[in-house]
Amino acid sequence: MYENEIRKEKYILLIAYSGDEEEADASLDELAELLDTADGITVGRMKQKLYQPDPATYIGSGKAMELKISIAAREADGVICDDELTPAQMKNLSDLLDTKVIDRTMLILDIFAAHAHTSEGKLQVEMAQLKYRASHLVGAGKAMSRLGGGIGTRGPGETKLETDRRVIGKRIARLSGEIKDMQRVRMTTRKKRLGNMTPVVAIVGYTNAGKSTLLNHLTDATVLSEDKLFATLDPTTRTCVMKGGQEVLFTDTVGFINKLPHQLIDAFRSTLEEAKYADIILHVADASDPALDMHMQVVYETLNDLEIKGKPVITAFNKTDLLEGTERLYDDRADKSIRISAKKGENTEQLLDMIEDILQKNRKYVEYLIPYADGKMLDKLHRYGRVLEEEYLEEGISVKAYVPVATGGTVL
Ligand SMILES: Nc1nc2c(ncn2[C@@H]2O[C@H](COP(=O)(O)OP(=O)(O)OP(=O)(O)O)[C@@H](O)[C@H]2O)c(=O)[nH]1
Ligand SMILES: [Mg+2]
Repeated sequence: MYENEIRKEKYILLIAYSGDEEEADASLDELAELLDTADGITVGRMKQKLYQPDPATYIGSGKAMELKISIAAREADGVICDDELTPAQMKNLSDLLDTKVIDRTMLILDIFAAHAHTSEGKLQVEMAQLKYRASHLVGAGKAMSRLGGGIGTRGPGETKLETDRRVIGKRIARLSGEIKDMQRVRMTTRKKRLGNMTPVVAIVGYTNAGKSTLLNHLTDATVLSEDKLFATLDPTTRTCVMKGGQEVLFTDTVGFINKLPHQLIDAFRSTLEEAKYADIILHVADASDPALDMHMQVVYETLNDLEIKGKPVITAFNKTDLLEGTERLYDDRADKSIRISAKKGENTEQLLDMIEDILQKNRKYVEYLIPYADGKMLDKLHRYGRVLEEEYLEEGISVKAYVPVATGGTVL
């Protein structure tokens, strides 16, 4: 009777680790969250401490037999490994267990495919998926053909994901062209933005840290924010008017994650690089997450991979409303740190003051006498600079203000 009802797929999570057991557990917790975001259910977890993952089967064969029994007992639809597997590992493990084997990369790609909304986002995800497939075709015929319908197989939009190497190669070439065209359009928009000198603050951080919640609170944006990983993929930029009347642009982008698949970094490079052109990096961290330190480390590593360096960084320790104590939170890699709650709007005014302060340092003090005929000039000073004093004299308007250094104080 209920045959058509969508049944959630059940998986057992699997990790081969060499280091700390606590870290392995935290990584599996995150894998479970990823699976939940992809609409699957975790029905079991298995860990194996190994000097290095087995090159043939990821976990040892004895452990694999144990796993096979669990799969049957829990009626699981497959297993999800916490690392990206080689084509051989995927094929062998799938044969050994006689079930579907998915890896962390496929799961993340699947979530990205479901969450991409803009045409550029969809193309970028498809590109990442095709690259993953192309590198996993060798000898993986059976493992790949086991995949069908569910997790790890979603393509963006209506596009059917190909499994033929030649067809994949052609499609990748076509997609690269289309993505390049879109990047050109983005460059033009960015240049226009830079041209008008409105300062840009890029909001970056680990996935689910509260970046979109903060953007929505500071501006009139209505970016989807929910307790799911990678809720936001497409960059959104909104204006915030500061206390002094100055406009500042805030950009919210895709979140980072530990073991972010390199195919995704490549495909999303241009989107992620929005931060490269920002005046300030606003790093949002979830202070209530037990893995806070690891998450912050991943954010700095990812920024480094993207060659986003040498910019002032403010770390906003978010979700402090969930913290019991008032212990000092401090990030020594940032120029400034602050505790906030984006959801409750706590301390966000102070955060804006901090941003204004930093922007101020990139500014130059000027005194102008603007003729009454030049109304536009005063308007510009208000929009892009910070007017301290404005006096209406007989010969014109005397203004004392801070203007962006890039203009040398002369263009405005
Ligand atoms: N308690 C509390 N929850 C918060 C706060 N800020 C955000 N959240 C919650 O955290 C979850 C994630 O928030 P988002 O704004 O979607 O996080 P994000 O960083 O944009 O996440 P992605 O786009 O998925 O990478 C949501 O359920 C928010 O309601 C906060 O200050 N306090
Ligand atoms: Mg978001």
